[in-house]
Amino acid sequence: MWINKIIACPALMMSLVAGLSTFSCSSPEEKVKEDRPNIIWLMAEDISTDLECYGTAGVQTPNLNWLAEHGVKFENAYVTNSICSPSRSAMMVGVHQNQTNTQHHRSNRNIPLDSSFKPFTYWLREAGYTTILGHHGVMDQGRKIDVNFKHEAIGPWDGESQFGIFDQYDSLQVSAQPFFAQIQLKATHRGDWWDEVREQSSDPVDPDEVVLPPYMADDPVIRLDWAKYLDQMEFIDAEVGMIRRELEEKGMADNTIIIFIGDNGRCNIRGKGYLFEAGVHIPLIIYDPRVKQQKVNQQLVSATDITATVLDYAGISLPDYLSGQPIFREDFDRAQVYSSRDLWDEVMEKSRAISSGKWKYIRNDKPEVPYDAGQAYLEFYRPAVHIMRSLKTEGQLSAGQGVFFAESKPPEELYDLENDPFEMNNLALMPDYQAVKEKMRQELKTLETQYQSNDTTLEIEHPGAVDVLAWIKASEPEVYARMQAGEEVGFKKYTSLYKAQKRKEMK
Ligand SMILES: [Ca+2]
Repeated sequence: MWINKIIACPALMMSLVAGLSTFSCSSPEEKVKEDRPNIIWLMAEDISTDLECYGTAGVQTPNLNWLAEHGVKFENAYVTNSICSPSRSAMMVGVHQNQTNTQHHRSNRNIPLDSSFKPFTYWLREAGYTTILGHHGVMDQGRKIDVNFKHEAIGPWDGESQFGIFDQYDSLQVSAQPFFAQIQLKATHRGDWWDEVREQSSDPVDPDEVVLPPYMADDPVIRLDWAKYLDQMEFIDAEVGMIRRELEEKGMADNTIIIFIGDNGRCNIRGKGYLFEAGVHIPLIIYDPRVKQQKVNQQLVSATDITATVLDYAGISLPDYLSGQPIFREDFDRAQVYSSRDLWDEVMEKSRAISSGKWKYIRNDKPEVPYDAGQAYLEFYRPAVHIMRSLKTEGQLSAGQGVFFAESKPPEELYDLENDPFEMNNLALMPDYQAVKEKMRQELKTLETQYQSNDTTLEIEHPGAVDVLAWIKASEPEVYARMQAGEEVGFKKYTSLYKAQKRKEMK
């Protein structure tokens, strides 16, 4: 039933072997607890709805297809920020990140969360759940947390002197039931492993088969980059299959809910870092083996609703502060999703978006910061940006493709998502749409006020990529020229070389 393409991954095999030897008997007390479901939250890095079950061409994701066919596939799920840490902060608390002052990427890591909020795992533990982070069989053990408040991975939480978010690492033990596990699927995040994953695939994605969105230029380098991204999708699909097989072998498949979600959109033009659909519209599949589902759900869902849904599955009464709602309750009622973009590395931003499903309105409070802001880290990881900058100079981009490379952003954007899903036509200045715009503008203001924190503390980590890029430009001009030609020269490699150079100079 669970099919894998042959992808070299020794850890997958090891976990299978380990999985066969861990049956155990339960005590009567444990039997009572086991009537509640286990819950696994699979968090895939940096993906838009680019899966076979969402109709994406050129990619095969049989295990996720199976989950979607037997569970609920959500067509309209959105994150609250298009970058990892603010989005994850919102999901970890179940509250929009702007309300908890956790909206700036890699900030406030030494500041405790306001005492009126708690990570949702606190409530799961209170209710007798074992909370688990990561899995021994996935790439790098899947242990990322990445939230913008003081925290530790493992240990107790009181929010004052103890900041542990999970009980333990890695293994889904029968004796730990009921358990909640959050497992990060990292491969789809940009990284130095993308080429290796592609090389080891028995059937790599064919660049000629991929279908690029109209805001991307159709160029061989961009097609190959897109194919590599889809190779990573196939890799995480195999990891999903491995986890599901482990549940079957341990006799837990019938009592374990699986939630699959992306933490933010794909790392490419208009994706991660932006409030366009590619940045905030994510895949969401929920499979509950206890009920017959087989549904496609069209409701608007915010990522904070997933947090509320997990607590609801565990039978926990919901804390009042949640901004999310349990999705499967009859009174679930979400008319809008609200997303925001604030600081990312050296680029301070302030954009806000509201979507009703039909209409999407974006307000850019810093229009002077262009979409293509030249952010150092992204210079290493977005070949399409380099290629399309050159094409723009040569006059080879269409008007829609050129929008991303304009010198500034419009202060307001309005899109008709039903008729323009790729957001190619900004209607904000069109006379016929002023009434819609005004309505959305006011609704956005209401949500902005509702999700506003009183705390404006900001402590930032210096982004190392800024130094590495400056060094390459000054000392390694031919490497920079290769980057400009769309080559991924290796961020990790050049960070190491830069650090070695600094150490030499210090001596
Ligand atoms: Ca991410």
